[in-house]
Order: sequence, then C-alpha cells, then structure tokens
Amino acid sequence: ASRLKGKTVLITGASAGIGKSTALEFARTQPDDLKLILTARRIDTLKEIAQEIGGFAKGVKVHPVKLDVSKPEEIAALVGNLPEEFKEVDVLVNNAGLVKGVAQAPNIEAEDINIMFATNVTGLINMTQAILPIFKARPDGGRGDIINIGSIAGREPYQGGSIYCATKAAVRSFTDSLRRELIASRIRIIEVDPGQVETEFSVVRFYGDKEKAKKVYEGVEPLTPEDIAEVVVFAAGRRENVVLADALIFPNHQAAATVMHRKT
Ligand code: NDP
Ligand code: 8X3
Repeated sequence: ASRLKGKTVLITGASAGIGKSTALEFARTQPDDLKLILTARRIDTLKEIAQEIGGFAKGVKVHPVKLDVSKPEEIAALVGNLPEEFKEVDVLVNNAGLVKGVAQAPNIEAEDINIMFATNVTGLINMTQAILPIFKARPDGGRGDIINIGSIAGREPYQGGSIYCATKAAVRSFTDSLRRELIASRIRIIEVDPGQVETEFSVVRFYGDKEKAKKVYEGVEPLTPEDIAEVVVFAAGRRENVVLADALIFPNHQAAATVMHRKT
C-alpha cells in the first residue's frame, strides 16, 4: 500500500464494472494519500462514485471527468484541463471498452464495428499518447504505469466475436510493441486479460437486453469486477523493478474463451 502513497491514478471507463471496482480498490488500498482521476461518459455516476470514496477514504482526492475515449478531441483536451494537483499522472488504467452484438460477417453493422474499434483500440492508443509525455518527462527515460485491460478474446478468437476479438488482439499487439519501445525507461507496460466477468458488459453487448445478458452467466460462476481490480492494484503496487507484464485471469470453470463448465 505504501508504494501507492501520493500517486495519481487515471482510470478510463470508471463509471461501471471493472473500472469502477478498480477506482474503489485503489481507494481502499491507499485511503490516506491518493489522487484518482475518474473518467467515463456518465459523469453523474462518476460523481456518485467520488462521493462513495469520500465516505470511506478521507485522504483520497477524486477528480471526475466526462470523457468519451472514442472522441479524439476530448482526449486531446484532457491533460490541459486537469487541475494542477492532478497533472502528474503516475498510473493510467486503460479500461474503457465494449462489445456490440454477436453478428457474424457479412452481417456486422458498420456502426458496431466503428464504435468497437474507436473505443477499444483508437481510444486506448490516443489515451496512451496523451499521457506518455507526462511519464517520459521524468528521470531515467521516464516513470509511470500503463495498465491495459485486454481480454482472453484478444488471445483466442471465437464465433460471433470477430470484431471484439480483433480489437483486443490489437490491444495486445500495441501493448507488446509499447513495452519494447520503452525498454530504456522505468515505465511499466502491463496487460491484464480477464476471462468471464459479470459486469454491464453483456448488457451492452445485447443492446440493453438484460434477459439475454443474464443467460450468458447461467450455470456458471463468473469473476466479479473486484477480482480484476485486485490484480490491477496489485500490479501497480509492485516494487518499481517488478513488471507484471501479462496476466490472464479466469474463473474456475473457464479454461478458454468458449470452454466453460456449465451446471445445467
Ligand atoms: P462495463 O460495461 O461494466 O463497463 C465499461 C466501462 O467503459 C463503463 O464505465 C463505460 O462508461 C466505459 N465506456 C464505454 N465506452 C466508453 C467510451 N466511449 N468512452 C469512455 N468510457 C467508455 O464493462 P466491463 O467493466 O466488463 O469492461 C471493462 C473492460 O474490461 C473493457 O475493456 C472490456 O472489454 C474488458 N473485459 C471485460 C470482460 C468481461 O467479461 N466483462 C472480460 C475481458 C475484458 P460510460 O458508459 O459511462 O462511458
Ligand atoms: C470479454 C470476454 O470472451 O466473453 O472480453 O468476450 S469474452
């Protein structure tokens, strides 16, 4: 916990699921001295989370920012608009991401293709490019952590997930390149790849249809977003020379993207 003392952590997609849990877990781990920049499109939800954190972690300062990572102009304006005390970002958690539909080629909606790539890939790359100059200005070639939330889907394609899988494979490839490019710095490039986690993810996939989303988790015991948050915060809290470069996290019943044991 002391290694996180005084750090400034920026999380994208912090209004729900893994991002929200990660914000709460950072605050729980370092309640006395931490700054959190919480970003997502739902600013009201971020403000509620800020209040919740204020209730149990008095030493955590929270700065909620309305940010759509699929809009390059919003990312371009982000750093310049940060209050002075939040400008020295130490940890970037690139978490914002989504899946839309289960359609297969040639029936995938252009709009769904675009939003998945603009959010999961271009958004993550633009965020990285916006924050890296802050890291690189520090001694020894630079300091700071970039924690990218990939997915088992980036390692293993499945039917009905071609676009989502392609976006997460792109995240993996970008992340691996970045780690190589930054080899002469103290910047840590970390990828966390969850398997099945119950969040709003499937509700978004099925365009708000909660019944369909529920079926995804029938007979299985998915991970909770807290499970992933713990790994993210653990990675950020390692000794500076320790890079938890790559983590794949499954619930017990899962062994591959589509290999799960279902109780019927
Ligand atoms: P949720 O749908 O619960 O949360 C997604 C978060 O991303 C929300 O806070 C949402 O906020 C935000 N978000 C979506 N689009 C944008 C955007 N354009 N700009 C900014 N924020 C955005 O899903 P998860 O927590 O499950 O997903 C988080 C990450 O984990 C994603 O990258 C996902 O691909 C990955 N993942 C999830 C798995 C799962 O099984 N759940 C497994 C493997 C990986 P808002 O709507 O307010 O903008
Ligand atoms: C989410 C995991 O494989 O269910 O990233 O789409 S998967």
